[in-house]
Amino acid sequence: MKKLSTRFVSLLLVFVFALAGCQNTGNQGTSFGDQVDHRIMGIDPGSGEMKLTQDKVMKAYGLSNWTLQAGSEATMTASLDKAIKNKKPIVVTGWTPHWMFQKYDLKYLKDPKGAYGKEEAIHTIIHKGFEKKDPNATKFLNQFYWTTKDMGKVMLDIKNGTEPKQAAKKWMASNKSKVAEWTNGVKKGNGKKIKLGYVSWSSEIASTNVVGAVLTSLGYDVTLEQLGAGQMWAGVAKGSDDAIVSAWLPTTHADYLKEFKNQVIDLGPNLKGTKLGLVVPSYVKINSISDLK
Ligand code: PBE
Repeated sequence: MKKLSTRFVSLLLVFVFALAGCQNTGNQGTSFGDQVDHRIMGIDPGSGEMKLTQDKVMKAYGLSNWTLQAGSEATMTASLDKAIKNKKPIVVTGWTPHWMFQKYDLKYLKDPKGAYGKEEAIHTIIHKGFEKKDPNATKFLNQFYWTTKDMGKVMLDIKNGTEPKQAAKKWMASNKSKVAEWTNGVKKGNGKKIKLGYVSWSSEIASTNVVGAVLTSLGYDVTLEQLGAGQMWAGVAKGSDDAIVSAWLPTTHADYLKEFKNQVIDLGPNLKGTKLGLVVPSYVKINSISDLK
C-alpha cells in the first residue's frame, strides 16, 4: 500500500512539473497571436509598408483583432534584437535589402494572397524641370544603378558603426568600375548645388550617401536632407529637393506617385529585387501570414 502511494505521488509530481513546464515556455496550446499579444511591430507611419500592412494585408488575412504598432526602423529592429536574445516570438514588418537578414536568422511569413504585391524596385525620381536645370546631374542620376549586394555592403558597414559618408566613400573606392559606368559622359559639377531628400531607412541612408559621395567627387555641392516619407515625396514634387533615390515602386509608394505624378519624373529603377513582408525569427513555428489568425 505504501509502495503504491509513493509511486502515485511521484507520478503526480511528474505530471505537475510537466504542466508547469508548458506554462513556462508558454507555447503549448497558446496561439502565436496570444504569445505576441496580437501585435505586429511596425515602423514609421508614413512608410508604404505600414499603409500596405494596415489597409491590405491585415484585411486580406482577417487580422482585425491585431494591432500594428507604429514606431521606426530603429524601434522595430531593437524589439527584434531583444526578442531574439531571449528566444521569444515576435513578428515585424521587414523588407529586403536590409542588414537584419545578415545579422539574424530570419524568415518571411508566406503571403499566399499576394497582399504585399510582387517583387519591386527602387526608382530614382527627379523634380520635373530638374532635367533642364541640370541635364548633367540628371544624366548621372539616370545612370545610377546597383545591386542588392552592393547596397548590402554599405548598409552592413554603417550598421557596424562606420559613418554613412565614410561608408559611401569606402564603397566608391573599392567599386571604381561601377562608379565609372554611372559617371560615363558626366561632366564636372563646378560647385553647382544639388539637394537629395531621403528617409532614414537603412537602405535609403546607404543609397543616398553613395549617390551624394559620387556627386561630391564630381565637384557638386551636395546637401542630403533627411525627411519623413510623405515630406520626401512632397519635397521632390515641390522642388525643394532636386531628386530622391528612394522610391519603392510599383506598390509600396504607389499612393505617393499617384499624388505627385505631374510634378516629378521617374528615371526608372536604380535597384531591382526588393521585397516587403512580415518577418519572424527562424525559430518561430508558424510559416505563413494565414497562421496569424
Ligand atoms: N521601407 C523601406 C519603405 C521603403 C524603403 C520598405 C520601409 C516603405 O515602406 O515605404
